[in-house]
Amino acid sequence: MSKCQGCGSVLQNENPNLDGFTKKIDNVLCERCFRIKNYNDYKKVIKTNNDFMPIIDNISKTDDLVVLVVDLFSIPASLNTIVDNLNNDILLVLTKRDIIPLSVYDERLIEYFDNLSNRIVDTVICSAKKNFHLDELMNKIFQYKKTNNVYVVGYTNAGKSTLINKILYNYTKMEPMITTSLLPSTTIDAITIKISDDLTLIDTPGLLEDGNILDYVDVNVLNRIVPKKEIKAITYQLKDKQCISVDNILLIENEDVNNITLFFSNSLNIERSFKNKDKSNLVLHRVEVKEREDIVISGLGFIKVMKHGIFNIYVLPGVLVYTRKSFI
Ligand SMILES: Nc1nc2c(ncn2[C@@H]2O[C@H](COP(=O)(O)OP(=O)(O)OP(=O)(O)O)[C@@H](O)[C@H]2O)c(=O)[nH]1
Ligand SMILES: [Mg+2]
Repeated sequence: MSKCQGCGSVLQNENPNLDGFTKKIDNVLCERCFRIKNYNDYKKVIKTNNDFMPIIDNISKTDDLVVLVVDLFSIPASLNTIVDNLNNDILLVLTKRDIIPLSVYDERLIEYFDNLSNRIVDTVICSAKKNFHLDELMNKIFQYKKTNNVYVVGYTNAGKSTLINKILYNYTKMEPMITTSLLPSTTIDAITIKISDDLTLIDTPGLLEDGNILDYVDVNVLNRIVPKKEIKAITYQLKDKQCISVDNILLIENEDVNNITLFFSNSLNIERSFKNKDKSNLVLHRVEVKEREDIVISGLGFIKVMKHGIFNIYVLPGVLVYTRKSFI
């Protein structure tokens, strides 16, 4: 029984609709990984979280260090599903720093996670893409690991596999081999990678987040929603007769006058106009925002508001909208 080198699924040549399908059973990659790697051809797979919790349960029975990877652009509404079920020491890794404006202080980002869990032994801010702080990450992994095995866990799309590929590239003679992609559920099963005689990293499939906009748009829109470089935040003064639209996936209205700053991918079409836009495909959320809070549109980005206010947020059905303490 051999496993796909890219996603960890068991290779099989019987059912093209199931994970791990390959026409030739002695291939090292399944067909999906082969197509992602060679043609950038993504196929959405539908997964549930049923397979995720047993992995966390098994990790919690060990003494192994856990590296919890969190995407700074798309911080999940709750990390408790993961941290509360682990008895292990956790190294918190805040990745994709290259997306968040440089003007944001690292201290504020770290502070944001202060009360998450007393299992967290330390925090590293990094970017796999820009090779930022990876030496610090490796030093801390060696500092805190109690055994040779270190598990890399987190939500889907957090950047776990990209980080391990970068570690392979920087610190070993092996080729980066794990499949990565913009789409959720790229890694299907655990992938064990021996980095050195005293370090083995285990990549794991990510937890799915309910209400993430990436599950509700097609691949073309998704490609523009996911920022590829530092976000240039855009500030508007929003008056009562105006609204801001983001493609045809989000519309923001306010009953008062307020300054709002949008942290979204700059590839999206953001426009200010009068409140007569068609929003028949969108669902209304009435959101009260207090001072020093942001409005989060799960997977799409966040909005900083200048002062207390009540906003009408219209977004695609199913997408989670909530407020959180601001780190800006
Ligand atoms: N800008 C930026 N993008 C990153 C970084 N790390 C990962 N990404 C991108 O984030 C997306 C998801 O990366 P993956 O490594 O596949 O994420 P994952 O956590 O392994 O996801 P699953 O396997 O689904 O659990 C890809 O499009 C990566 O290119 C980073 O440091 N900066
Ligand atoms: Mg992965």
